[in-house]
Amino acid sequence: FLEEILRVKEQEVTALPDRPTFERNITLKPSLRKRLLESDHLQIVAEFKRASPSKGIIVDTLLPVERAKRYEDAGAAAVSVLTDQTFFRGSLQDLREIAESVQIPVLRKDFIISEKQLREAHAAGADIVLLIVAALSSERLAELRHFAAELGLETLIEIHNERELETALAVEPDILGINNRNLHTFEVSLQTTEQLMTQIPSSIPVLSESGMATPDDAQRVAIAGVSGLLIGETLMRQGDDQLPGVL
Ligand code: IGP
Repeated sequence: FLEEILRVKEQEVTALPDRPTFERNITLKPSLRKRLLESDHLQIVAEFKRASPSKGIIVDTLLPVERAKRYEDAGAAAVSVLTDQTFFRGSLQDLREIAESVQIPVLRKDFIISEKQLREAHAAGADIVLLIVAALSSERLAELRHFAAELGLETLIEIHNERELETALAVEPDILGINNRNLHTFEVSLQTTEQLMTQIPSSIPVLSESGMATPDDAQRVAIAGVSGLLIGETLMRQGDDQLPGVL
């Protein structure tokens, strides 16, 4: 499936202008990396996710700004915004609106393969960008990681296995993300986090991503030593008044 997404993304990126047609109108937010390193309790990155290829529509009634503010009020360390339109029904517009209305840092979650998307993420108000090791050659990963840094964007570098961990470590990620979901098969296992955590130096902040549904799940990856969790579907399915209890 990842191949299919990347094929479509390649076409979308070709159509993008070299420079975004709009300018960033907000300042950068505080560093998520710093918050993850300094806090002594588990941090939550809360995701705005309308749909996914594995689950179909998750919720289509939530307004991005309202929801992001709820996440912030409930104590989230950052908001992740899925901006892919074709497979996740997100948009850059969601990100722009959210970035203007919260004080916590905002992550652009997309399949980033080009500098054009990084410029666009910066202009739209993102503070952090996702780079997926499985989607890039190690050369492209290094180039994009450095270009992101030039723009002042933090990088969340996503891995799923030991080989990808090696590649990620070579580019000195600001934050490492262990995706419990295999992007080829959609299979989810928290063992991915447990196994990889044993090989990651404690100086690097780690987020465990995907498949977090219960406090027990959170406990499990917390014991493995992660600094935070990235949660999408479970939070999107919660009512506004349930959120503070969950986060
Ligand atoms: C959130 P979940 O299972 O809590 O909804 O997962 C997040 O980890 C997931 O959306 C994600 C993702 C990605 C989406 C992780 N890596 C890469 C798109 C691309």
